[in-house]
Amino acid sequence: MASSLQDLLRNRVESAGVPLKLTVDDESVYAASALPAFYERRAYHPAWTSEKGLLPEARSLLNAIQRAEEQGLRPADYHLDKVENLLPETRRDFSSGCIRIEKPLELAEYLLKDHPDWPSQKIRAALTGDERVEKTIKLGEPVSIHILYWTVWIGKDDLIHFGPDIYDRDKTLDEALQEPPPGFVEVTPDNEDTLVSPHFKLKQFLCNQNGGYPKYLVLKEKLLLKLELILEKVNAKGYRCNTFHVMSGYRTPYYNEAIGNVKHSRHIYGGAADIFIDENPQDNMMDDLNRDGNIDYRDAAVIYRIIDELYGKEFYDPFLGGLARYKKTGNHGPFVHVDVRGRRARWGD
Ligand SMILES: [Ca+2]
Ligand SMILES: [Ca+2]
Repeated sequence: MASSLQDLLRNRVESAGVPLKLTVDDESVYAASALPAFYERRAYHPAWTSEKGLLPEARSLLNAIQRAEEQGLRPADYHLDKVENLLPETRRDFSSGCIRIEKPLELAEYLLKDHPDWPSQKIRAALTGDERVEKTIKLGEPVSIHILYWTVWIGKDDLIHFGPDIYDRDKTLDEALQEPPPGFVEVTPDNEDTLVSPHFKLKQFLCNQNGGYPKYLVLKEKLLLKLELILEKVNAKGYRCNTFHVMSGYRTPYYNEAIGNVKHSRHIYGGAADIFIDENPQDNMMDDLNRDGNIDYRDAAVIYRIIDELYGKEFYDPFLGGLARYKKTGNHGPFVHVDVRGRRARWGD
């Protein structure tokens, strides 16, 4: 009787777990994600907390959900994570010495699989029976436990989800990712014509900032490899050129800020180049690649498309990065931005 009731309940819960489809402003939304956003926008406070913290009724409800596993039910079916995230006082951290386990029975069975004196039934009885007692069992072999901490993840809905960074780990990680380069190349009139790859010279990547020699720059080898690769493909498509005009390669943080660019631009790390083809005529301006009599974004699009076709090919994986197409303005002609940030990114005109 008890088990058939459990099955019945479980079926009800699982069928109720399908998110209700809503339509807002002609756009389909799922209630499960729309409602929390609705509450958040209006800064609604959960009614089950007071200034003193969680109300006793809510505490006992949460306790019941957290222990639903003992009844053969899944806490996730009751949106335990979402509820806990709404309530700061229920968030766990290491200082409290408490980590909630999603499948305690399965974990206990797995850990005790080599202990014949602890068969599955005995474990379940010890955890869920009437005579529950806390026991310590020493494992024959130590087991490594990895505790992973996620503040961003891809959900089953294929959307990116952000969680609260309750241990303040993201800041350290972000800073580590933005570490300054280990050193600079000193550029003088004597060495600026040095080839840094078969078709590119040191001076092509110098910052456009005013000032005399010596100048300094940072250059990622991977960027040079990527530019050589693109150059080869562009030539193969019939756009003959010996090199690219690098309109902007390395930028000092000072210069980057002066032109109003984002703080952590890839240019500061020597991993980005704004390029165009300037062979015919060589006039510091993009050539009329599509031969329509105009120099405009359509000519940048020619280069953009050739680069775009490389994405998805296995050999191109190490060179994944940003790709953007820019229109001409009063200050510059049309150009294409490429970088080697390690993942695909797109923006621009
Ligand atoms: Ca030209
Ligand atoms: Ca054109």
